[in-house]
Amino acid sequence: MKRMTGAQILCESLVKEGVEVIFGFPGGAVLPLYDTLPQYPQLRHILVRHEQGAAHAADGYARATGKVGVCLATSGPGATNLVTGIANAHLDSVPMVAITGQVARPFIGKDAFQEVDITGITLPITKHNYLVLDAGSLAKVVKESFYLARSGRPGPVLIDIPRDVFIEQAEFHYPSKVDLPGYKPTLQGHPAQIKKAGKLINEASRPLIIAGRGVIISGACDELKQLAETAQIPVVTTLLGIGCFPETNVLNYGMLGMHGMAYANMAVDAAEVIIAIGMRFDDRATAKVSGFAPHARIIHIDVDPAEIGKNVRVDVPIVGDVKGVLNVLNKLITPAGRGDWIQQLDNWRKEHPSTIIRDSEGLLPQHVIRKIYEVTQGEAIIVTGVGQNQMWAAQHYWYDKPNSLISSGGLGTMGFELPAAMGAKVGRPDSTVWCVAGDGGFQMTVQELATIVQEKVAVKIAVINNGYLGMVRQWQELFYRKRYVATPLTCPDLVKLGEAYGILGLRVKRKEEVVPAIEQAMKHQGPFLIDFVVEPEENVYPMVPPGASLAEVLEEREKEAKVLSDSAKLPMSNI
Ligand SMILES: Cc1ncc(C[n+]2csc(CCOP(=O)(O)OP(=O)(O)O)c2C)c(N)n1
Ligand SMILES: [Mg+2]
Repeated sequence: MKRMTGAQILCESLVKEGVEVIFGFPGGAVLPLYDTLPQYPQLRHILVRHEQGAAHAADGYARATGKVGVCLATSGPGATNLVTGIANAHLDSVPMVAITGQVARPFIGKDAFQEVDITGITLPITKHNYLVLDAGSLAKVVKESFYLARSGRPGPVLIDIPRDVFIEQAEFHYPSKVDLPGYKPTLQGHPAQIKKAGKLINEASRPLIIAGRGVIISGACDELKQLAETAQIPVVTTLLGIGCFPETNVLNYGMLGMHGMAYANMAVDAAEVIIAIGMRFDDRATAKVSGFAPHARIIHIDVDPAEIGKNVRVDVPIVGDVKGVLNVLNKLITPAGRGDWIQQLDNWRKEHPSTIIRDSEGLLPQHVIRKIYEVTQGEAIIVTGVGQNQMWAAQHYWYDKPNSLISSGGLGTMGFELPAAMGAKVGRPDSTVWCVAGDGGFQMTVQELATIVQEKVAVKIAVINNGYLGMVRQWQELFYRKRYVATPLTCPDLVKLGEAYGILGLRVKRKEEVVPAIEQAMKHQGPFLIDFVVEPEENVYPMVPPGASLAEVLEEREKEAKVLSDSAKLPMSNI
């Protein structure tokens, strides 16, 4: 066996795991590791401009590729700067390994320079974390970390490594298997439960599938399609489930939830059996839980037993990997027509067309998204910010492939868009990647433009510039009597800003300029930035007001008056 330094053992182990890219930022505690990195040219290190960018880039990379994303930071402030990105990955079940330097072992617990207890801080937002106290255990820890990050319900794992462990010598042996007796995810669903589910589905005249990101993670898109098409079951998806079932398929009725399609929410309200697959009944998807799917028996398939019954009552729980469970379930399903039910949904879709863009002289944000869809022919990967831009990107682009919409769902992290888009483009260099940013969110992580230029990442950026923290302004308009406190915001001249970074850019203020600008961005070889100056007070519809149930969906501006007059009655706790 070969003796190596801890830093070499770490690099060797990363190579064994197939890691190709590390998003990182150096500092004292990780200097021995950085000094070793040039010995491993297989590991491309991308120097971000802020560690939050490293975590989001690793996240975007992981979602776009299905591989584990890796980020690296020094101790203390480097490690704490990763925290938002780790929490983001945790809530959206994204496989990630975050490596942090720690002060040398003799200094731990002494409030040493740049010491924080990062394993303590990240305990609730990681799937697992490690403080490595000897170089001899590093290989095993890396092996376990990657296994934990990608298996079962994926998530982030943090490895904290003291500075002197990087320097310490030990023998390198990479384990071929993990031995984690306390961690055995249940992958196979219980056959009796699956049988019960099959019977319920076969007997139902109004079944509905709600599909989430678990379908994508499990690689079960084909199995889902088979279930939906064989039994003619309409499909609605969560925000993160978008793309798991082609949005251009006739059985796809769009996203449900707070800003979901009105007809998707109506379908949930009327359904007799709900088959919830790889989703976790997030409150933005269910709206008021007591009013959720009042007529339905609920079948819930998820790999994480902690999700069963957490938010919503479940009649048939099935714990297991979605792909395997659907494979078994599909054998029990009898082909059916369900013409009346499908007709009913089609009628609702006609009567409540949720993606019609109203006529307007001004430049509407929805129009921008729609044109990006048309010019990219639905083939791009769209990475969004959080807020109105995110909802318009979800509503007005149609996603036919898994992982073609990358968005911060659970944590709702503004500033995710730019670094995550960078990570996605690094992972999928042959795909077109559009970052749809809010003017607020863009300014939170704008420094990554420098990384994009230095690393030649040809991401296309559309800033939806409404001059507001738009989603918060919308809530103030509807629920706080139009008092726009702390939501109007200025922005530097984005075209000049791009130029300062070395990125070509355009400003678009009029409708007819939209398509030529998008086409120019697509033709340009490198990164490109478009500042879309849109109608400042455009709102996102449909909208289920907070505290209301899915059936109480508002479809357009005329209904606002009603919300305003009712707003005193709304529970404000979740606003
Ligand atoms: C880091 C962070 N801080 C605060 C919020 C609360 N928040 C949600 S949406 C939003 C407005 C976002 O503004 P912008 O990025 O301009 O997007 P828009 O809604 O205008 O499209 C805010 C402040 C958040 N989601 N994330
Ligand atoms: Mg905005």
